[in-house]
Amino acid sequence: MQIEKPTFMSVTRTIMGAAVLACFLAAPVRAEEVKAGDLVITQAWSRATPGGAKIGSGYLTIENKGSAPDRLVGGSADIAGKLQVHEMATTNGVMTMRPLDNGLTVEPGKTVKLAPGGYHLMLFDLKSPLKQGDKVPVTLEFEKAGKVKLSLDVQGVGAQGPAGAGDAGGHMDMKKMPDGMKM
Ligand SMILES: [Cu+2]
Repeated sequence: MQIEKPTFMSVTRTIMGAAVLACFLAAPVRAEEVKAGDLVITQAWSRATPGGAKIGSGYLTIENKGSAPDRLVGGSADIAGKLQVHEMATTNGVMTMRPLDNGLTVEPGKTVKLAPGGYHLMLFDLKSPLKQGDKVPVTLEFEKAGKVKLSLDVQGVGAQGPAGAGDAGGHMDMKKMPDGMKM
């Protein structure tokens, strides 16, 4: 009598099935990926705003898979009166930030990360506070890719990165900004 072995095909199908299932299971915890022309935007997130704070921030990763540079020039959000692209830098030991009047260039083949302590989106005149767990829709405007809609995953007040990404490398905190920067 012969013992029936599983056929190669049935084993393959089981492995494939498990892989597909794993993808579905992994999907909800993976950061949203937004494609716009040659750009791929991932890890769009924000921080909860404490109390009656009227400004919020936004962070994301932009990869340019094309052969020409593009520029993030601005954007808008329903929740905010105004959205700007900012740069944060330490000058003579004082942390300052300023709007990037000429936008933020993403060179071809390069990835630019907006993260705490560096480039960021600034949301002014918040109409309601950003709460942990919220998804805040924003529209970004690129010189070539045009308008791109995505949503910011709101993390806790002191978060340094999107959920599950570990330490994003930023060690500066909005709470440590000079009082003059708060609005
Ligand atoms: Cu700012």
